[in-house]
Amino acid sequence: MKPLGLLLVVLLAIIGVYGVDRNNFKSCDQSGFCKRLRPFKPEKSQYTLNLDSVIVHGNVLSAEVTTVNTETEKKITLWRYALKLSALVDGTFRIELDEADPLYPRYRTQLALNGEPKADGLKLISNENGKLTLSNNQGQKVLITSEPLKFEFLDKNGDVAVVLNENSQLLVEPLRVRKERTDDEDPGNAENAIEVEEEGTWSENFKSHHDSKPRGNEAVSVDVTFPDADQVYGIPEHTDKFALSTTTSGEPYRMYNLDVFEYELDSRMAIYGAVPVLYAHGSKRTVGVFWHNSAETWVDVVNYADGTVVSSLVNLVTGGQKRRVDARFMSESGIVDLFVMLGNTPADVFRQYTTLTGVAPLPPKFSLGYHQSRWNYVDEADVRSVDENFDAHDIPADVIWLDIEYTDRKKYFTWDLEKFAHPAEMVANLTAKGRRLVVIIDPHIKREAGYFVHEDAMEQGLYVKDKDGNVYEGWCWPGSSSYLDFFNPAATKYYAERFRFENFPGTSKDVHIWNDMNEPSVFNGPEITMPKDCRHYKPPQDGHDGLASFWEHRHVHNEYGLWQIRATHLGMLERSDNKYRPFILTRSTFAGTQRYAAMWTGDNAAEWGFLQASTRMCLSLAAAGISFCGSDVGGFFKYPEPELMTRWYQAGAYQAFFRAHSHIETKRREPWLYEASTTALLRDAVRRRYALVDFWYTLFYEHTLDGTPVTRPLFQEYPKEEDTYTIDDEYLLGDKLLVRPVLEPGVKSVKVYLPGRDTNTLWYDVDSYQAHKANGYFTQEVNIAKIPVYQRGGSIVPRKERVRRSSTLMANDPFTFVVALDANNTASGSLYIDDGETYDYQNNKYVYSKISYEPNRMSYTLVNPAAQYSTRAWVERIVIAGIRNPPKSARLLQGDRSSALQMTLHRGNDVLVIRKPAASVATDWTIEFAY
Ligand code: NBV
Repeated sequence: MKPLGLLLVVLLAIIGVYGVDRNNFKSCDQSGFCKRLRPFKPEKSQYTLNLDSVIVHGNVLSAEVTTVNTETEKKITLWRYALKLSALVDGTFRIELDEADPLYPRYRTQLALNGEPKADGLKLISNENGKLTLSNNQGQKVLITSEPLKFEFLDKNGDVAVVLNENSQLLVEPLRVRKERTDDEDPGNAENAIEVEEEGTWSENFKSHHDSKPRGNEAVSVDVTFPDADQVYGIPEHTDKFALSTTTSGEPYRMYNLDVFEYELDSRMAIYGAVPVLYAHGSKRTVGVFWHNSAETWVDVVNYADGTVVSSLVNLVTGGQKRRVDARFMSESGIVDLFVMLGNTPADVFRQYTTLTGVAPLPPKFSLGYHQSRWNYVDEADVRSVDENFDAHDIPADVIWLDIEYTDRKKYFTWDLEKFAHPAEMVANLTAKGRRLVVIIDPHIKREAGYFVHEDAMEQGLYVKDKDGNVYEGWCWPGSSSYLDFFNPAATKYYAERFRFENFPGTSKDVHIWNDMNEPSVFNGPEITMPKDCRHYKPPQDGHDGLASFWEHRHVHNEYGLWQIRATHLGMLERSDNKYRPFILTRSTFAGTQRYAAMWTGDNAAEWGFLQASTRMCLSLAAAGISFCGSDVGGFFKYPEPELMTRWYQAGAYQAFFRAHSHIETKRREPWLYEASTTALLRDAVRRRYALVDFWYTLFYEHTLDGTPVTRPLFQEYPKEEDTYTIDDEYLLGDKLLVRPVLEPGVKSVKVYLPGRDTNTLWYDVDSYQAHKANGYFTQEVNIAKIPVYQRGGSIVPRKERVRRSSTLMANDPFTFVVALDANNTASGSLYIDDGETYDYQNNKYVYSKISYEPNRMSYTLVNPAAQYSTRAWVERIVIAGIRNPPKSARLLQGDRSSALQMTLHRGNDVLVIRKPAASVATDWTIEFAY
């Protein structure tokens, strides 16, 4: 987009004309390969596995696959492919299909996986009647039919759980040499076939943009069938429902990281992130597939239970069986590389995915507090006044953010020294209160003589190149810009070094980083991003010249941002000699993002619809491995009226990443700028967050152990309850708290679904300790102060009720343990504590305890007694909700200490409070109850 055009859209946004300009973004029909592949539905797949070529070695089956021309009488082999099927640990299989002898190597996505996946055993059980049967060590089987090629994955019961190529849409378009046509050649001749290929094979246009497509068509696709599935989920980032919809009428889901100005709601359009993992769930099982591909990707979904799928088709395909979902991945380039995760439960399959792509490492604790951002806090005085106002209004906050205007005219790693003359002092002023600063660093580099990053990058050849091999120039915030090519190890190294304290004066370990615009956003590029024929670095290899000596942007597009945050992460580790945990926020996401950064949902608007979308978008991202998700609280564009602002703070307080942010042209909206009554509500929401920061921290620690989402869909914990399958306005924190934020204006009540009917689950309102029996939907009355949150009977939640200015200042404050009893009068929970910012926990400097309550005793036990952390925190109160038969006396035993405890009964005598047990949380203890 030209600067003038941009100014116009910004102006339109300000005066209230909100909405995406769809013309800037491709529909499937405008995207060459999507248009070409979508109608491809042959009756029979052309792909055949050559049974004589099968070799099983270790955990891998290799075989040759061919396509044949069936139209001629004699079958002629058209292309040869190399198939690899690997058995991986934890019930996962991987299928890779590449050309046997490609003209140039095809791109294999590099950064999504957290290292080489671990192998399981693979046994060939039989090879007969044109079918191979294989099994992994856990007894999960794969049946491969040779002609036409088809893969069936069987669960442990022997039932078919996932099928590939059932709909014959497996496809790897072979790379070909472009042959110039000469007049005397006969276009009817098979040898000249490529010349009569469809328009668009060797170049494509979109609006005024030309894509030179030097490799021609190189798309890949596969269809996946999920028998017995009720719903499919995943493939974020989109704004529509968590449970994906059938795409037969309308566009497929698109995954292509884009800076979509004023993105729209309820849409399958691509936005900033792309995580190509898809889960299928039904009452029988949960399974998933991970499409390991970083190119532009479209996904079609057909849910046969969906009313929009014509019943004759349902009958034809499923034989009347309505439970089945088909999906199909189509990517512009790469190879077919699909991981099949066989579950069997939602938690299993979510874990299988993070086993492949990594878990989110333990974040620094402050990052789970409240963040205050704005485009922009204009100068040091502004930062100081915002900081002081939090104290003046008794609102805790951990982080203040600086957007692009802090720089010297958008030159990253510099300061605007007129406005920010003393950055180090400014930071010290924040850290004195335990607060931090986050500053933005975008990937575009201003092309200005004298700017060190630009000069170094030019000199050392660190930029992305254009289609002709010259440095690519695009247009972004700084004006004319170039983009570091993080695929080049020298660029990553150079960039990482920029974060050293001496290279970025004014920063310290308490300054963290925000990577925005990393789709990458290019205002004058096709679809506001980098042209697909730009060139990225590829390690030099003998014999690889010409087209084989670089990757095109089309191959790597969706992982560009991941390469950037990886470099940032590396730099932040190196700047502190690997001592402190970095906090990074990224806008673009891909599979594996969670290993480096938190993310947010980009430029939303102060509208109720965007508040609603934030809940379901973060649910979807969390299922795709990225639990550390939030939205701009209050909305980025426009101004939130008090009610919307209040509801957004209340919702944000229960989302993993809790940051208020706003557009430069909007009215200021720090919490104290509202009427006192609204400020009080915002304060209350933030304080609720702080009471639970240790609970969140424990959840994130446990995520590092088991890889399951921190914020969970209800069906993860209640997989048999069909009503939960489509709920996306409500979610769980771990398996303990159920949150149903109020997302609608003017309501006096909300419908809340309480799961767990079959197990007689109780849910306690966290405000009143009133117990509700799980019985599906119930109506919760609300007023403007109410946030419906329930604690599961059977759980223990640690809270800190003395809220201070920042989470850091609360480190040694006492805990309240809230014990919510289940129908058997028992409960359990856990607590994790460490220094909150270093890696010392990896050397056993932490406390991780299991807490359990039974009628006769409550115990607090360190899981790993070798791990110690000398916290001064202690337990000041234990609240036991749902007590039916209160004990007469209680005694605490800790070390040498044995003391009688005081107890009082509250509410209708069903809430017992143990006052000041004064137990330390650094060592084991027990409380014995007598009746
Ligand atoms: O850096 C300015 C903004 C930022 O505030 C926002 O959060 C990002 O999503 N940025 C996008 C650039 C352009 C906004 C129109």
